[in-house]
Order: sequence, then C-alpha cells, then structure tokens
Amino acid sequence: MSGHQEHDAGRPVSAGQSNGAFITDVPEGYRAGFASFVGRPNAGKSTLTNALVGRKVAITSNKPQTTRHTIRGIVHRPDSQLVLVDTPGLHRPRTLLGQRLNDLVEQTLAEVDAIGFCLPANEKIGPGDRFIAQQLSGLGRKPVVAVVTKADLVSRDALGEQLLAVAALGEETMGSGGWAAIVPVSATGDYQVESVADVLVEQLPLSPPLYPDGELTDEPEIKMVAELIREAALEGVRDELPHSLAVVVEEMIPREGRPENNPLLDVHVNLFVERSSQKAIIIGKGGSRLREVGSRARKSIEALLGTRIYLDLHVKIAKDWQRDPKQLGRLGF
Ligand SMILES: Nc1nc2c(ncn2[C@@H]2O[C@H](COP(=O)(O)OP(=O)(O)OP(=O)(O)O)[C@@H](O)[C@H]2O)c(=O)[nH]1
Ligand SMILES: [Mg+2]
Repeated sequence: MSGHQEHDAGRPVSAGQSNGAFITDVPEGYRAGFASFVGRPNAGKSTLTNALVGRKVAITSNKPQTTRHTIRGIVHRPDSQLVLVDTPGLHRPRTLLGQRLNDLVEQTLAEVDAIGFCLPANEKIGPGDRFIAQQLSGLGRKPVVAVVTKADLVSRDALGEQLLAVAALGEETMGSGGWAAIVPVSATGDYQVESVADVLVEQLPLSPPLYPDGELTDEPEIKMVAELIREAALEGVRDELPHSLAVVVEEMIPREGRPENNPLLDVHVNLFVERSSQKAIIIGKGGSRLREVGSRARKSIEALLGTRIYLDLHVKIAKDWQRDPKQLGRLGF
C-alpha cells in the first residue's frame, strides 16, 4: 500500500482538499468513495480497473496471482469520483505470500464503500467463488455488485445462463436481496464498462472529491516501473515461475552530464526467482530472453515516465522467498 494508510478508512486528506483548493464548485448530489474489485485469480479485475480508469494503472496477465498489492485507480466523472481498489485474487493460500495477499484483501474489503465481485462469464461458478461469496456475506451490510467479466468470450445464451447462476449464488449466500446489482461486462471489448461505474457510484456516499482532478492513481512511480518489468517478464513463462518472480527497482537516477532537453534515467533493477533453474529460464540462451524482457519493459516504462531510460536488469536467487517471512519483508510484502 502506498502513502495514505495513516488516514481513516484509507481516505486520503491531500493538501488540496484540506485547504479547500478543489472542493469549491462541487455539484449537488456529488458522490465519492472507494470500491474494491475482488474475485478469483485471473477473473479480470485489473483489466477492468484499467478500462474504467482509462489508463493502465495495474499490470495484467493470463497467469493467476498477477496482482500482489492493492492498487488505486481513480475514475473522474462530472457527478462523482470513484476510487477503485484493485486487489490480488482470492484463493486457497499455499504459501505465506498467498496468506499475506488474502489478508490484504480482507483488510481492504473492510474499508471500502462498495465491492465489485468479479466472476468470469466463461467459467462455471466453483468452490472458489462460493468461498469468496461467503466471506463477502460476512462483511455485514456492505453492498456487493456482481460483475460478470469477459462477456465477449461467451454466446448471448451462455451469458444469460451465467447471469442466472450468479443471481442464484447471491440469493443463496448474501441473504435477503442478494447482490446490489448484477452487471455483465467486457473490459477488452468495451462493453458495459460505464455501467459498472454507474452501479458502483450509486453505492458511494455523498462526498466532495477525495483526490485532485486528473490524478489517476496514487501508485508510486517506482512501483509501477517494477510492475511493468514483472509484466514483461511474465509473458511466455509457465508453471510455477510466475509465482516465484519478484521485481525490485533498486534505484532510478538521472544520468549526469546529459543535455536538459534529452535526459536519460538509469534504472537499476533486481529480478528475484526462487531457484537456479528459474534463473536460467528468465535469462534465456546467451541472455536472449532477458534482453527481450528488457526491451519490452523499457518501451512501456518510457511511455509511463515520458523520458528515455537505461534499464539495467539483474537476476538473483532468493531461495523460497514466498515462504520466508524475512525475505517477504525485504521484497515488500
Ligand atoms: N476476452 C477477454 N479477456 C479478458 C477480459 N478481461 C480480462 N481478460 C483477460 O484475462 C486475463 C486475466 O486478467 P487480469 O485482469 O490480469 O485478471 P486479475 O483478476 O486481475 O488477475 P489476478 O491479479 O491474478 O488476480 C488476462 O489475460 C486478460 O487479458 C475481457 O473482458 N475479455
Ligand atoms: Mg490483477
């Protein structure tokens, strides 16, 4: 989590707000607050977060457990400000890392105004979803919107059936009333993305904006850089490796002696894996894979920062870090 934990319910009190700089002219009926997406790993939470914010604030991949910390993405609308808190997928934890991620989600859910429970349209509701639904029902009267993601992957009929099954799950687990709403969406197909924002905003309290206009995330740059490198490194690797990979940006320093209009940023990064076999995979034959990862990541980081960078990647072994409290701490978990 970044910067704002010290505030009540995760609500930031930015300088702008406390001196009233941006709470003038708040239209009547303006709503602002926090909503969190939860769901099994790979359900499409981060892709939906990015689609709603309109910019990539969270990395995504087809590997489960891509997201490892909560990420706030801010949706600005004329009548409201919706702060989305993307969370790691909830699942039965097999490592200390998994346990920490679940705890983080639980803690987040207690703090938000509304919850969007993501269930993929193309996968049958399973024990994992039931487990999450039960946890949500234990949160008291917090409104939960069921979001049926990846609607583009199924036929109309199949989507209809899934919506019914999701409704039934709500009635079964959430008590009277079930879900606050059910919305099908395709984040990649740009179908109903606005509707997801609409139903979540309805659940927010009347409040002036919580973040300055135009701010899309409060994710620190250095963390986003690390994430973009992890995203590039995840592409094409299989099995356990995605879980074993952690990325730490050690430093980002402007190269000395560069002309002011053409700066270069030196970015020094460690990629940690758990075993030497994994190190070999990440590096590839003669370093070929690592070079590819570097050039992919460099492009997205330069786009993010708007400046040229020199990316220096090192692969190191942190044996079994996912199970080791000390190493988890060092890696920021
Ligand atoms: N076809 C289709 N694919 C989608 C859609 N949304 C997400 N995906 C794909 O589903 C995969 C998982 O997406 P993510 O957004 O990373 O899922 P997540 O729920 O954040 O996953 P974790 O962070 O691991 O819990 C990626 O390959 C996405 O491209 C969608 O609307 N349609
Ligand atoms: Mg994610």
